Amino acid sequence: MSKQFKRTLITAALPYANGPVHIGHLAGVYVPADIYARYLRLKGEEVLFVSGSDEHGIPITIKARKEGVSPQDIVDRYHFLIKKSFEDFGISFDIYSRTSSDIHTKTSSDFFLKMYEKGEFVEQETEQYYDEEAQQFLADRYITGTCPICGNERAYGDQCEACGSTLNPTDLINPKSTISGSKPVMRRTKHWYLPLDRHEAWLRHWILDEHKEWKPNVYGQCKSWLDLGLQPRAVSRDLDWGIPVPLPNAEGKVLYVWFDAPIGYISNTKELCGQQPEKYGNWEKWWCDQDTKLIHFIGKDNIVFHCIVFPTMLKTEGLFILPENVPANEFLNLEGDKISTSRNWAVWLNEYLEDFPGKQDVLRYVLTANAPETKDNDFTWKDFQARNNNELVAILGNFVNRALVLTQKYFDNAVPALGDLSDYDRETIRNIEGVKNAVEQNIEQFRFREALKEAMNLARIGNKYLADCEPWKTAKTDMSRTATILNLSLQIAGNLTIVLEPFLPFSTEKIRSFLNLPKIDWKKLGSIDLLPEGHRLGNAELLFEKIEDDVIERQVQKLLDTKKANEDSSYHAKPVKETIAFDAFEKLDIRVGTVLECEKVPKSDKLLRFLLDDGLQKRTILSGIAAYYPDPQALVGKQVCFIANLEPRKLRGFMSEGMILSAEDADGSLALVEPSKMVHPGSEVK
Ligand code: B3M
Ligand code: ZN
Repeated sequence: MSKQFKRTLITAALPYANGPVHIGHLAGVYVPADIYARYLRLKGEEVLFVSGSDEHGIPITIKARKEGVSPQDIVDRYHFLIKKSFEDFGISFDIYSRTSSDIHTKTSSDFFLKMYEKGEFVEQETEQYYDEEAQQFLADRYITGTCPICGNERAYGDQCEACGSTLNPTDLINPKSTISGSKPVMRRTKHWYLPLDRHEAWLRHWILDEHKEWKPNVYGQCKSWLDLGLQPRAVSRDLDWGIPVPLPNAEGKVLYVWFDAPIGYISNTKELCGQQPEKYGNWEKWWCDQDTKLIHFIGKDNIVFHCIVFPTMLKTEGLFILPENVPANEFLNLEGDKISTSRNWAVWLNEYLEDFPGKQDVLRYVLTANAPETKDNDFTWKDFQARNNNELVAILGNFVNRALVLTQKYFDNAVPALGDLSDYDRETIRNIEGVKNAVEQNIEQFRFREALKEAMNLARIGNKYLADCEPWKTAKTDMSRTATILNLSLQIAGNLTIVLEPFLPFSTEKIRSFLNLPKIDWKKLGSIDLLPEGHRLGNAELLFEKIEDDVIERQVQKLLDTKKANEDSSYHAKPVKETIAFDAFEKLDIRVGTVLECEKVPKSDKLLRFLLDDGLQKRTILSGIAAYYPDPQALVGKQVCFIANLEPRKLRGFMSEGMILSAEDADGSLALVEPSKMVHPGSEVK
């Protein structure tokens, strides 16, 4: 028998405030956490749902340096953007705060000090790379050099992105500081370490024996860490961005971001309880009471921190409970490639909402139906379209709409009476009742995609019931039978507002307004008395709309453009040619001409024949750009630039009198050079 808890504290990983949030964040962490929170609230349980921005760490300082602004500027920019995206998507945090708050600095410093005073850290001096010009120690990411494994000259101190090897900065050949460009030197520095090796025994027992129910991907990762043997981990860094180590003689040292970030869950709880003590009680109730169930929602790259490091901190500090479960997800890829902030390979939530206003639930639905719960999964725009059109529109929207429209038509928009039940009605009612248990089982075991499937089954039951009973036919002969069919159909629609509330909160709100119903408790799920006879319905509108091919093609094109831009950013311009004197340039006579005729040269793949108005006369020029202008006729009337005094040459039986200028792109394709406004033909280019 599993332990009964009085309340649930749900945390969702604190995203780094160094960029907007994307579908990977939503699918991996925030939507599942939100489903869980909404579900428990609907059951009437006491819940606190906490998150916030992670505003420390190297990625933020790197971004700030690149843009020439302060780290605080960066986190201010993204904290509010991220917070708004979460609000827009209905992620129902009780608080979303930030780790640059004063209360967080104090909470983290106190946490460190308490552990320090209890002798839970080991102090150790090591040698680390130091930039003498910039006068600072270098984080691994601030050092580049040649990869000893594959020879890539731009490998980082922690990793080579060319061959994927994990590196130490001392592995790099010819290391260079990315801050000053100078060669770093080794210098001694002191840090505080959390000796995880001391805690191995209880961690093994706690996870491997007492939490066999954790998801296999989480349990497996913990087991392999534990089997490899735990090592001490530094909890401080030499850096000027972060929470200062609260000890004398620790200038220039801050808490490691992974030390302070999870404490952010506690600081944010304190902040909220301080603001609304009547509603939430004191923070200790949430963090220090064995009757609280603590659940961390995270992505798979955060498992070791939430299952091993943070629990060790919580336990050694002494006051705190440990997590009951850590339902980490795997990764969501995008159209076959890993989502990447730096390569802009993502669907950003703020951009999604610009392109699909009001369609938050469509994304929530697709990301849950395709959630990377047990393995990495792929988001594709085609799948997005198919799930919207074939599931949300065709099953859910269609059912709700039919139930409402038929009631409007036959019963003047009031719930008709439930008459005698047929065997088929009774079977349908049993199926309706069965949904509750199936959804609960799955949500409580963090299987949200399965839970959503079971919830959608209720709409499938409704559709089948309408299709089988054909109330539009019975209406011709038997109004009391028609009344029963529509009564039951409306009860199913009412049940949908309960069962889908955790998953699709925007749509259930709409259905409630169509049915003229308030929010209904989870415990009523499965009952067929949600709408009393005579209850007047509200106005129905379309719940979901079909997404057309061209809309999806635009999204795919956007990604193709990104791919191209990424390729182009690796483009290396050719070195500049030898310097020439000014009069050498002046000898070139470059002019603008207006295209009078343009056509392919017969029997040539490459050449186009242009007839230009050059301001004095008509002039023929041949140009090897046919491959890039498949419709030469479209060039007539445009202006081009050409060299007017180039010695004429005979080509394919034509005299070519000059040369038309075009620019060669990274992929070798050519683009004609045009003046930015129409000018007189013959105008000189200088
Ligand atoms: N900011 C890493 C991440 O976004 C980190 C999570 C902190 S949770 C305490 O993947
Ligand atoms: Zn390499």
